[in-house]
Amino acid sequence: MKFTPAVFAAVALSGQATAETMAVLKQRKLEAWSRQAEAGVFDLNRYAALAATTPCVNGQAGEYKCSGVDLISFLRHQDLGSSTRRGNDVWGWTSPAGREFGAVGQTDGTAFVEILKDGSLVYLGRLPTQTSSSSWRDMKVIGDHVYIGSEASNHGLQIFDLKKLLNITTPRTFSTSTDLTAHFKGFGNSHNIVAHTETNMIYAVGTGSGAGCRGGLFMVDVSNPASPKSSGCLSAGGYVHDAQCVTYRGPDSRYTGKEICFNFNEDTLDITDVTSKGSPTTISTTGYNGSSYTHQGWLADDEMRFLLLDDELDEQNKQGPAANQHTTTYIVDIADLKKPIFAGTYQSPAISIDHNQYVKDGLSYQANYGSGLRIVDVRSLKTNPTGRGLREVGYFDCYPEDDVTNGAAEFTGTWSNYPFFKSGYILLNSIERGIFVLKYTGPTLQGVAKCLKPQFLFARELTDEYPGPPKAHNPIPQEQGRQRLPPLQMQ
Ligand SMILES: [Ca+2]
Ligand SMILES: [Ca+2]
Ligand SMILES: [Ca+2]
Repeated sequence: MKFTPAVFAAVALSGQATAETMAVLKQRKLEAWSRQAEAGVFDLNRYAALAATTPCVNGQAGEYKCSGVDLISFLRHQDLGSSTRRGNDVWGWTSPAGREFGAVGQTDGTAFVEILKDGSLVYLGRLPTQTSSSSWRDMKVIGDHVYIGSEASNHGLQIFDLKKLLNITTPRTFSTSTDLTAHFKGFGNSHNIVAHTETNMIYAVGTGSGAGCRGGLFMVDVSNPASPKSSGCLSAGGYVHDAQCVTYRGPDSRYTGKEICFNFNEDTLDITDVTSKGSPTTISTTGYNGSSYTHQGWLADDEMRFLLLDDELDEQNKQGPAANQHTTTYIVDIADLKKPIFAGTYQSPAISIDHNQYVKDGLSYQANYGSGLRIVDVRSLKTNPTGRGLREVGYFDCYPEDDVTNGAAEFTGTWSNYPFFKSGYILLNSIERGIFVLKYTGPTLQGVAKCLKPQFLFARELTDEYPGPPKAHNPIPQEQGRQRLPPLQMQ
């Protein structure tokens, strides 16, 4: 980011001058993980294999605290062929026949698993890192191919045909030369890979200086996965940490049908129009109170009216609304793409840093480091944009080590999750342990509305069957809560 007049104006307006740089953030994490390694958390056989599916009963699934989320299956990083045994990002693929697979990021490569109908996991093999190991690896799927980048020097973009997984009988280590559909070398290291499936575009972000894009949106057209083509760059906003790109169908009719990217730019939310790859433009650059490291976010609704944003250092730095270190989600009203409004925040009952969140059917699935998977009902935004109607409807805490203090603002626990499988199985990748298959068992808009009359749902939402956070930091009086419930739509 930084150094554009618009950004200086935004910084001046919001009064935020506290954002850290990527170098500071990376250093802080590397030091934390180095301490963890010395303490033995990545050691061979440090964690036990899971013997059987473990439902969440009375707030506990085995050693893990939980609510409304069952532990279905689990494989350790060592069971996934990793010699470093350290996880990072994760994504999923559904085959043309409906089988479900996971691409599990590790510092030394990407492990592939299949999630069977009963939720059990089968390890199929792995694609090693293209060059060296790195703490940062990121993968996204378009069609039947996975696109993998890493902060490892000269890594480039691995393009791998996931159909290779369909007939595997014994785990296989794939070749980084002969098993790739293509290896794109237009950039070396990258921090995140953003995929826009509708336009067959990959946007690599946080690329190194050799890529010549200042870490901004490095555009790769993958219409033909075997022949990826560099098609443009948006560098005006500087370093982009992560982004979501969509074909815009929201309320700001000036941009209907345009390809819009929401860029999380270290200290601002940048909304950009990348319809023209040769001349992409920045629509707005917006800072906010508490900005410490603007990290990631996701659209909150299919109408594209609201966006959820997470800041990775506000809890640790005790900035703005996150001063109490409870995980803080920023709610942005993006009805006007030129003037986004930071409308409010939601705070988790747990203390932790947030990392990656994805929204599916009105629920935000947040991978919040030491407090694990947190599922937040965000449907009330339609009637109350301040976020005061948001509430946690389920969680699975994959990092028990910090539970005694109700969590800690540290870089331990989970890195990311993938909630988009039709089966409802959720993949949660833990930095220390391995890959979890989880199942949310609480009510969903679809699930509840299908079988209940609206007035009964209304009652049910305020009962113990549909609890709010046990220690809500956004307590809403029940009467207000009633008024703020979104209108029901029977399926
Ligand atoms: Ca990532
Ligand atoms: Ca945060
Ligand atoms: Ca925990």
